[in-house]
Amino acid sequence: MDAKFLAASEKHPIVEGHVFQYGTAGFRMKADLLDGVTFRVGLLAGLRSRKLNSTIGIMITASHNPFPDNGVKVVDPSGDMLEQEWEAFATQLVNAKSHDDLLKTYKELASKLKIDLGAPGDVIYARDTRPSGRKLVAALSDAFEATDTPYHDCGILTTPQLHYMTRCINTSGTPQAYGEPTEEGYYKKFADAFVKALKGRKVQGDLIVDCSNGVGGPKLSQFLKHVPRDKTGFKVKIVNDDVLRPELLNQESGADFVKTKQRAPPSPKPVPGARYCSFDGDADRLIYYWTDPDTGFFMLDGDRISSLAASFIADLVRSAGLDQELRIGVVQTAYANGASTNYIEKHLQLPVVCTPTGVKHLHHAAMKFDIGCYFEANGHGTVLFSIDARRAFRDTEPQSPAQKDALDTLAAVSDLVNQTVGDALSDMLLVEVILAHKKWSLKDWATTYTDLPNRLVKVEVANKDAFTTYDAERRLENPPGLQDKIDECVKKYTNGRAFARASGTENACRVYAEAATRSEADELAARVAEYVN
Ligand code: NG1
Ligand code: ZN
Repeated sequence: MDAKFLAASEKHPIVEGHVFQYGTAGFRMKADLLDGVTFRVGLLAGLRSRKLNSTIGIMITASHNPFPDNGVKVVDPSGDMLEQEWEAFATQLVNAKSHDDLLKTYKELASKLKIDLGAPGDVIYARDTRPSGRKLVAALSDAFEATDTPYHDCGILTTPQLHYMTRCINTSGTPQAYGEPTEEGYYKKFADAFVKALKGRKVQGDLIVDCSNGVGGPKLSQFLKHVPRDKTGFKVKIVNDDVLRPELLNQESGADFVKTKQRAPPSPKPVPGARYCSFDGDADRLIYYWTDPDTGFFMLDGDRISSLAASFIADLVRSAGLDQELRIGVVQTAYANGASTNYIEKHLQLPVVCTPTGVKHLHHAAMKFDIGCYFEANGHGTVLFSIDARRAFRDTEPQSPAQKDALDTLAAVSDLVNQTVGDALSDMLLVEVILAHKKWSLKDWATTYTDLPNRLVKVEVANKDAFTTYDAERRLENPPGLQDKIDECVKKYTNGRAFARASGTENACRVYAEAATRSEADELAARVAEYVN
């Protein structure tokens, strides 16, 4: 095995002079640095699959990043992100100094973790539409061949589709079977749940979906072939779906563009009043918006999707008579608009938990509820339903037609929402179902609460690691004294809130501020940024 291992490793050398770290999005960087990194992630996935005797997934994508970037991340058997302890093992393998050192580290990990290298193992992988992905999946297959690890190439998929596949394979034949582990199975599952969750209602008006010129475009188009137009009324126009010119990926389009620029993509020219949404480059984030003929652009981000979903589901749970039995909660990060937190706690009367940035934190906090709704403000999120909740939807004996209706809708909604990870396609269907049930336009949805004006600024600092936080990243522990200065400053603003933290994905600090007025939010952000600088 050693000779085969070393020969394969030599084909995929690591670029020297870099320290690589498995971050919130796995390893993500310029694609030309990733060949050796990806080979080594393949080795890690093989080890993990042998350790757990399960199928592990690998996704090659750089999501909303520009086209020259790419990334690689590992998906655990349940379809969840890689367990945190293993992130360190990934970092260790990737930073091995030489091919021999890599082999040594690989064997040491296997022995430390008591992994039988003769155990079967199984890894599946997919990539988004970036051309650099082709070379990277070749690095993966070389890693599997070199270690005799069975593998399967799922081709081009969205990130949530790969998470779905991983879970389906691992739950197949068990009471928790998630679905058919094929792309076709994915479309059928969500199309079927969509029809059921609408319960005879029809979606009103057309929806224009901006796919960021990424993998979401062709996949959404495939999906729509499975949706009966007559039964659902669902009429979709897909835009920004050019995947043949890769340089267009995430250019002036997509969920990240809309959220960070707070405007609609310039192309195609926005039609006033029409209902829009945007996916990001790997279709795991979703943002809705419309351009009002009178007041201009209005965006409905992850906080809005979260509060809409939580409100709808909590009402159904009450109508189903399960509100004493099932605990519903909402999970946010510090970037959630304070008005959304206030609306969920005060108006919807639901508990809100705040976690550090990064989906894995939100996901794990959401799992502690029977129904846990989590979204980052940027539009990544989902709603998790526990086994108990799903059992209650199925087994509760309804005492009235209204109760039966609520139980059936809850069962369908729990199938409609991707249980593995945030999924733009599945979340979009959820939003469409809720709007159809409530007979709401985007404008009706927008009136539920008024966002506090806010500002997010990036501050380039000499050493971002000097900024350490506590209280779910809302307060600075270091540098000493800085938090006191921020507190003093925030006090001067009505409804003021501000925090600073080191970015996990960029070499910078981010400062977020909100306050009662636009000018106050801007001023507060600028002041805090000055302290940080
Ligand atoms: P960082 O760079 O740690 O702020 C960003 C996003 C996160 C998340 C990760 C990717 C903001 C403020 N931060 O994290 O929400 O999407 O990228 O995992 O949007
Ligand atoms: Zn993404």
